[in-house]
Amino acid sequence: MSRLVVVSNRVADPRKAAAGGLAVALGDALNTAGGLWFGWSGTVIAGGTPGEGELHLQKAGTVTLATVDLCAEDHADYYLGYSNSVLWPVFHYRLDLARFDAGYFGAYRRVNRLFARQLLTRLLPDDIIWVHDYHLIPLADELRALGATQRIGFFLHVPLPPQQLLAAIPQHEWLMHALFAYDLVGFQSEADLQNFSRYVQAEAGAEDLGDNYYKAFGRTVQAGAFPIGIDVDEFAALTHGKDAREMYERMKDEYSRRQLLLGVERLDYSKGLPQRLRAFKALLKKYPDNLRSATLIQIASPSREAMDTYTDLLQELESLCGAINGDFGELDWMPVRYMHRNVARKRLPGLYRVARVALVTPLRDGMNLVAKEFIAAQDPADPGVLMLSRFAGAAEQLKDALLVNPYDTDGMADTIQRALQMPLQERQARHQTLLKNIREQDVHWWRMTFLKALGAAARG
Ligand code: ADQ
Repeated sequence: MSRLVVVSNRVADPRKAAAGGLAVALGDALNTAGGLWFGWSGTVIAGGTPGEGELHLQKAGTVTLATVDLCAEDHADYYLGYSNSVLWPVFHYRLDLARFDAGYFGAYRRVNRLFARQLLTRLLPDDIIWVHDYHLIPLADELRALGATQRIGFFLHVPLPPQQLLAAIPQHEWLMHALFAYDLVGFQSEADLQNFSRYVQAEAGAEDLGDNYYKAFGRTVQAGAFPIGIDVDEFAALTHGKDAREMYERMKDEYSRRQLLLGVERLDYSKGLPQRLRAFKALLKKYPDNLRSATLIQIASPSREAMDTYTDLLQELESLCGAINGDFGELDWMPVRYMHRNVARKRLPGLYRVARVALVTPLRDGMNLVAKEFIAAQDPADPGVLMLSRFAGAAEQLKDALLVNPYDTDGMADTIQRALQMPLQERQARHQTLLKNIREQDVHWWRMTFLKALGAAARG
């Protein structure tokens, strides 16, 4: 059997529960298969040489973690720069937030070359290589240039925007060309897959060979939609664990007279936080029966704090929360509880379970695992309601959620009201279907379907 090699920007010890959808899902995948996980160590070396970085090896159970340090310049220009100031905003349809700084692209190529060089020394001829996310689009191309002949698959965790938006990236042709060095390219949703198909045919003159095979630049690649899931059983078990139960009991007690609404995510402009707060404010104005009752708990974990767009967002949120609490709050009722921090993974299900409504309303999201975790944590006899943005990849699967347009403040307020008033029977019926959806396509299904397709992809 071939060994699995996973490559992603960040690497986590799969035995430790880490925050971040990617770390959680890949940890599960490698724990089962054993293998090598390669990526950046998380260490930034002040004054190091660009394009150079030491390789560290560490055993974590059955998995070998192989990581490379980055020098400060590469961290600034590859990670904060090209990856998170060009690709992240454009892939989330936010051209207005993109910064096409001339130095970024060189660093992106340089670090991908460094990763390829270091990874090559650890590869075995029969390895199956699975590369993850927008930081590493050109990795297979760099590996091929060094002579690697292994099967290599790529999975994009974030959305792929339509052709016109993608073409706003000065190096768009180069990036899409690089995807043809893979044997299989996976996306989260059918919408992303369609965007890929349209782009390669319109911009690169690709030939559609059928069965999602495309030929361009003298190479053939297969593409597909592989919506990522969660480990439903593991999450259900966490829900019944001591920490989650304690969290549930404490919150239930504390908020016994309130209706809880919950938002949980990384603090990121793609997640639609200001829009959500405005909708909550509109709810309190339009439906005063919620005064002294509806309470929004918003947890936003710190993310990419070295970037201005993120500190600006933090300030905007703090001021919105302050204004809502100032305008509507009473001595014994705070409408919004906002926390800028992580919640331990073991406790998170308790919070999900106590919420009457989850507000998962990103402006754009590859998939969104919080939506799936919320479903898994509910009590089927008395489940909460999932409100989900139609612009999250998860909306393609979770049609029984209340789907909303996060930009439509009034519409969102109406839907929150509907969720708060939803009769038990409807809540149960919706939850039952949603639970079936996330069970059928869970994280194991995702991993196996992708790896099976990669193993079967015709090469050339
Ligand atoms: P993210 O943008 O990080 O992931 P998401 O899919 O929601 O978004 O995963 C977040 C994970 O982090 C969840 O497991 C959640 O429980 C955890 N988390 C978030 N905020 C937390 C907090 N404050 N405290 C504790 N835990 C928290 C990217 C893409 C998504 C895609 C995933 C996986 O942006 O669209 O679904 O990768 O492919």
